[in-house]
Amino acid sequence: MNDEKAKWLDAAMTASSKKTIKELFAADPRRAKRFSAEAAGWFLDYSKNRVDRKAMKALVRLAEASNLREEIERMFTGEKINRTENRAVLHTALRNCDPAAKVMVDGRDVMPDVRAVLARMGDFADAVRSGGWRGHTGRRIRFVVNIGIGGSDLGPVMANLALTPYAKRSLRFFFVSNVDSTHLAETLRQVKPAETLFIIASKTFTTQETMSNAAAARAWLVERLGDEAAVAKHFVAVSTAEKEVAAFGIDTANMFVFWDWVGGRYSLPSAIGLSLMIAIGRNNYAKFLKGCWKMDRHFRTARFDRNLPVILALLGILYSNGYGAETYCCLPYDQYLARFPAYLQQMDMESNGKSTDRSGKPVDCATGPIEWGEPGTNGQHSFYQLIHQGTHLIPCDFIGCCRTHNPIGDLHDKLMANLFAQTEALAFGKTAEECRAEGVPEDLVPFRTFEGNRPTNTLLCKELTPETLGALIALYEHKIFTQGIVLDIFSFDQWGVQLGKVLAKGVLSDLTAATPSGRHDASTNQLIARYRAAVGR
Ligand code: G6Q
Repeated sequence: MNDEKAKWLDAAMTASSKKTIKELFAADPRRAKRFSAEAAGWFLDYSKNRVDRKAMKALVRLAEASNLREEIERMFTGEKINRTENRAVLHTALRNCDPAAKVMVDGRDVMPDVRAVLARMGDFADAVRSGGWRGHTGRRIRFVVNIGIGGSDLGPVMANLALTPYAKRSLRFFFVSNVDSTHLAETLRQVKPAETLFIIASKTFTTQETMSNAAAARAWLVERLGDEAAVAKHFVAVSTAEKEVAAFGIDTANMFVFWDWVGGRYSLPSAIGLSLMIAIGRNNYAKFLKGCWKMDRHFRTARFDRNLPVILALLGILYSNGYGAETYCCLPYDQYLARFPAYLQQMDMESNGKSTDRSGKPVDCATGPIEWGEPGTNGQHSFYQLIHQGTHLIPCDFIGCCRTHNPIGDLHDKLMANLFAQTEALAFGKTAEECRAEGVPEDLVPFRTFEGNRPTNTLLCKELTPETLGALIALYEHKIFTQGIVLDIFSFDQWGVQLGKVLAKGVLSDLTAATPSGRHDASTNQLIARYRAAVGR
């Protein structure tokens, strides 16, 4: 972080550490309103943070000192900001709903291709949903199995669950990611070959897990249906790699493309979202994209002190770099968002888990936080104890939807009451005096006292819909982008993922070869030997 940025972060810290959250509320009756903002169907209350107006101003100056405005434009206009891979970063083009929009990469407008793939996906989704697309034996498709991993899995899994109320219930969806054969085997037990569509989702079409599972699924299908030609009606591919798709044996007429300027963990709004589109239909999918687009426009145009992604990003940096908070917790109070923390975990930790700055030097600040979370209220009965009374500072985002898709008695009121109460308890705690006034015996007072002053953001929408889900995803994508810019790291490569992939290949040959090479360290050699003995090699 350069001197100018460090100066603004210091100024924010100085202002921030003067008063507790409780004192800040006492000092400013308009605080709740003042520290709230709204965009694309989401209301953000960030008043329960350790910031006053001075601290927020300093944080905004930190964003300005990072040239955030210019960097946002560079991303949206297709500059090759992913420098280590020499690629543009244009997931925003995938959901650009302006029919007149042009987005140039290498002197070529990418929007006609984006629209053409979307239209093809729409036709295909319609055909599967209506029964127009039939399996090899003429039966309707009733099961859809997406085979992919990482960015080609987590988004589809999360969004298919999140938008269950909009899904065609006569179709069942499965997601196979792990190279553990149990994942595929347990899935295949639940589907019927003649009624199953496999979507092989892989940007590169070379990923070991996905290609192994895809080959096994293909062998299973051909064996059950007794005809190699069945593959044409039961396998489609989503990829950037036409040659690899053809080499695998999928007709490229059944391929939905995307492009190298879409990062894996940002690829849900590309053809990687095909399973989602089949589930919810093309119209709902269009609303999902529109939600992303609304948040994109907000991020690109709103002033920083009203800009939801920027506010969340700056507060996160205050806690990680000012207060030394190492983790950050995402707590959706909506069962449909149960997989959202896992999705966010990849988005954030793979993007900003870096220790080299953009000039190639070691960073001098804390980069991406350790991200975790679970849906409320379950977490309240497990790890919230540590958030309330532990020794770590853990900033939390609470996410809630005012209306439920499944009203049953007063359950939803209770759910939301818990959300609001948790943010209140974390911010205001409970003093020793309050405990005594409640009649808590003196020897228990230290244990029943809550320090409070634990920061939270609350994000509220009216209802979880395709549009609000799209906006929520884009909100976090841009938060992570902003943090990358301020922390001066590249958010769109993932070299750390590559090393394990390469090493696994070498180990595999030692597990299966007649004689292992013995070229690993003593521990790895020992594990290989033990494994070989156990399986009789
Ligand atoms: C995402 C990562 C990674 C990737 C998977 C799958 O940003 O690069 O999670 O999505 O490794 O890669 P393929 O889609 O190429 O199979």
